[in-house]
Amino acid sequence: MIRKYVFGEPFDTEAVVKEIETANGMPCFGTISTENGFAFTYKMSEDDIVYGLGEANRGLNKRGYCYISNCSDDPHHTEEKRSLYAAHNFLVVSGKENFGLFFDYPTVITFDIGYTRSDVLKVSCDAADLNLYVIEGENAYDIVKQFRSIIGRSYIPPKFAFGFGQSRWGYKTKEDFWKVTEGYRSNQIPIDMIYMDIDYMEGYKDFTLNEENFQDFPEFVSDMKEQGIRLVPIIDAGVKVEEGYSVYEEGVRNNYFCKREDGSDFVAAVWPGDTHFPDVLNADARKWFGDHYRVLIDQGIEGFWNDMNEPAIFYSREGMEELKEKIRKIVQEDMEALPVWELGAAVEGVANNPKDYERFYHNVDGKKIRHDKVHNLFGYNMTRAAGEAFERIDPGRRFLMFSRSSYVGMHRYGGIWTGDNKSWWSHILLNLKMMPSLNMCGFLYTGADLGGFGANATRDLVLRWLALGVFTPLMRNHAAIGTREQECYQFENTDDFRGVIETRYRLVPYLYSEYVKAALNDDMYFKPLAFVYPEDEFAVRVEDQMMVGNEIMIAPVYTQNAKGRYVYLPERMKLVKFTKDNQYTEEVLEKGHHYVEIALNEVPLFIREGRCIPVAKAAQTVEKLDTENLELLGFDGAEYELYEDDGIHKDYENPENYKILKK
Ligand code: MIG
Repeated sequence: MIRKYVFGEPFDTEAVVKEIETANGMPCFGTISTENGFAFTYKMSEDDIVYGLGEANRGLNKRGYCYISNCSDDPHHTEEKRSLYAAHNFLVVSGKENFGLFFDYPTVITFDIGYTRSDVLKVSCDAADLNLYVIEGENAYDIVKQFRSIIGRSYIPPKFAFGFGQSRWGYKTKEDFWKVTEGYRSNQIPIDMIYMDIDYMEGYKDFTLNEENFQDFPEFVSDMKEQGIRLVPIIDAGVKVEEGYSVYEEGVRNNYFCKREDGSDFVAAVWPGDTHFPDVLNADARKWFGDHYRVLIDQGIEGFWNDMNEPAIFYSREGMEELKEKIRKIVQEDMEALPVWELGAAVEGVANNPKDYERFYHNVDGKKIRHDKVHNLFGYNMTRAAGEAFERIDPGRRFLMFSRSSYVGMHRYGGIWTGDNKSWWSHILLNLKMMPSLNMCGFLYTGADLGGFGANATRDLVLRWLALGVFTPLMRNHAAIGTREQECYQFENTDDFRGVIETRYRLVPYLYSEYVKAALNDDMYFKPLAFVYPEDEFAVRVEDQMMVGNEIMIAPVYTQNAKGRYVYLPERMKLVKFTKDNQYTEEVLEKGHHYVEIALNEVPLFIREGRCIPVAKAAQTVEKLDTENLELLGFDGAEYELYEDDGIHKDYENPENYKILKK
């Protein structure tokens, strides 16, 4: 049962695609005040669990902290952070009463979930202009599925996107890409994608290529494809200001860029230096920007990642003037004690300065809307621009597409990666906990930078993180420039890495099948144990084990030097540990608590009682997997419904795509 309550004059975010009649009166859960902006307040019972918020910090149970939806380019995901790159304003209260809340509001909104007072949930924002959806259901899982049914089908990538990908900020030339290819192929570590970070562009200009380094680009793309590797270029939000650059000139001529109050094009400095932001909230500008992806598609490219679309700003002219003024004053006043802290904060504060978001405007259906009023919709609409363009360019084909910033609704056009994490053990756990929350909000094609983006990785960390990444739809090793090289072949005993990544490929038939079924049924691919075993008092509180698809549970190792870990089994299960050379061991474990040994080069999973999963022999690419001869692992007599298609087109409803396999 879903009710929609309308307050004031909401901006149409297009997050919800299903028509829902507006209800009268007030929701039956909590109280609402519209006196000072908007506030929803609910008194939680002691044992209530609060799920949701998608890409957010901390735990699966969001209770006990304060989160703010305010899309931010912040590469330091420490425990105290309240905002990351996304705004996924969906919550489920599960306990004494069960209900879901979706606050469809396009800018900054605060979720105080038992932070100020441990028993009070308070959601508040500045303007009382929003749609609030209240969902009643039997339990949290049911509520999530209802929510998913009103926001539209989740994006389904091409099948190759279930392969492994390598990325690093700093690959510059064809040779760099050949080196990575060689590193993987010569060690026979499977790989399907290599990502092209900003250095492939000419002067960081979107939709251009560095001519010197990438002569005959289409030939390079096809040579790579012959090696079984797809190149996936990055696209940044800001368009470089430069006479003679066609994207810039077209945008200026047609008023497709965000403007200042006085009507001039707003200038933000990002990687290329001065840039303009395409007004992706404007339908014409969105179409225009999206159509540019064709430039790369025509050269053989089949996938993209969209970056810097919070949008990130290094500084604006106005901000820089204000900073200079501040510094000038400090220097002129010739203070005895230089206010270093203040100075440092002022300098840092020019980047992603909230004041800058008040300095530019969108043109939405002829209405001038100040950016800060709709801030959380930018990344969503940049990715939508691309997604809508793919529909025009090649409507039958699936493209790989994921974004850094997002809002609910974007899940229909692409996936997300969780941004600039660090090579920290705690971020493996954060990665794991975030996955089901993202699924609740519709984002199924997701993953973190495996091995960690910032800071220096170690061999064991990369291996353990990859062993989790085996199960995330997006499996990509990515690192920042200047950090220790962490491609799998950079470490000793590459056999171990081969074994872990081969395990991913062995599981692709299962993972892909579960993914597509989840997308088609508005279901989750990653589920908390609580959603499957709601009556089990231990299972409902577990946050470091997850259900992947409908047949298995995972329990990754996320501590350094551990030789294994404690695992809780809510029912009898078969533990399978995959090693290298298509080997595995099996053992049935009874319901209850177990200590499970897990070596650095092993990938464990737990098959539910009476279930089985299809497993292929390892191959170097997804395309090369032999999906005709699948082995079934699990319990005798079990059946599995396999979904399979050509991996490229959108023929999802074809009954021939479904096969029942019997063990
Ligand atoms: O300001 O393109 O999150 O994945 O490697 C940094 C360079 C810009 C941030 C992305 C990261 C990418 C990096 N980008």
